Amino acid sequence: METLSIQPSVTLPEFIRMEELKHPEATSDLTSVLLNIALGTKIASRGVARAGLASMLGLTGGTNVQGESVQKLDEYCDQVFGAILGRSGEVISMVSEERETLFAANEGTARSKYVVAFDPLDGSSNIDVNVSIGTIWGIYKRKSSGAAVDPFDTQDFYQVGRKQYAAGYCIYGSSTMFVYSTGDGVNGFTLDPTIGEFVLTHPQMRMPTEGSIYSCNEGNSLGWEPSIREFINQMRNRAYSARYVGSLVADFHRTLLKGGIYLYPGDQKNPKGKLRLLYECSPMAFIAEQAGGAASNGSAPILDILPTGIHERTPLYIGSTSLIAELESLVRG
Ligand code: P6P
Repeated sequence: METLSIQPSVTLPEFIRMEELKHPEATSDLTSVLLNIALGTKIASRGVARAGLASMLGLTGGTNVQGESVQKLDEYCDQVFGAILGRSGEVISMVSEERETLFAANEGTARSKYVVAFDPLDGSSNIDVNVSIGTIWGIYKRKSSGAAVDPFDTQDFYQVGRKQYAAGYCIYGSSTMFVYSTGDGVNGFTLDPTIGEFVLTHPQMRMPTEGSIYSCNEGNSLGWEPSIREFINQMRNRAYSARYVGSLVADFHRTLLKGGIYLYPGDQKNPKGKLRLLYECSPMAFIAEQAGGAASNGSAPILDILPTGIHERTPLYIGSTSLIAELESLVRG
């Protein structure tokens, strides 16, 4: 029988506010953006859960800037986060995987301090087969400033990932979780549908420094560099477990909790691989490093890469520090 707890778990809004109070200089602007992302997550979570009932599965018939077929839920989640972040008043412009160019926030003003890059629904190929998918986001302080507000200043997004003020993801799986960091560790929250609020369930998450799970699409291995193929052979020789969901959010969330390594290498066809730096790799790298893990492009930390394009791709190796170090050593030769 469920008992009514007197001391309910800390909710996400309370936690965000408590974190803000640690910074006397804080103005609540970042808090406002985080709360809007959390609201967007709850709406997206409901959309994902009801997709099959509301004829929201399948394709729109369009293709996005990546040349990928757009799923109905991709478009829905893109609209949800674009609208909700757009009305926060604290965001001046956004980048979305689903949109070719950056776009202005409806309520952005000269006072708006932040820009947000997001993948509204990561793992689209898994939507119709009911496998975990998610949303990934990163928040930067805009570099442009002053009264002359030019919301279309792409330079605001050309910052290394280490300059993110906050980054995180949510995973729409057996439960909906919200995992984020503002640079003071990583905390995970689980949506309690009975109160419609995220509650703290995974305080101060730490990634194991070792791991025996490797995660990659081995169907692409013929195009990989020999050093990457050798690394995977070593994983096999140690009888490590292979796990690959095909949703970065799900594969990374498992790596964060259990350790191991996720790899999306470049290949002969796509030397920079498939994953996008700004709204997939940098936010995940921020979480990984904040939790004691690592993220590399094979030779340098993901968080030190300066984007030169809003949809720029990068190879991604992310996970336990020991395995990332091993991989980089093999790549160096
Ligand atoms: P592949 C999903 O489309 C995604 O961007 C990531 O979430 C996922 O890790 C990767 O692509 C899967 O790519 O080529 O293995 O299907």
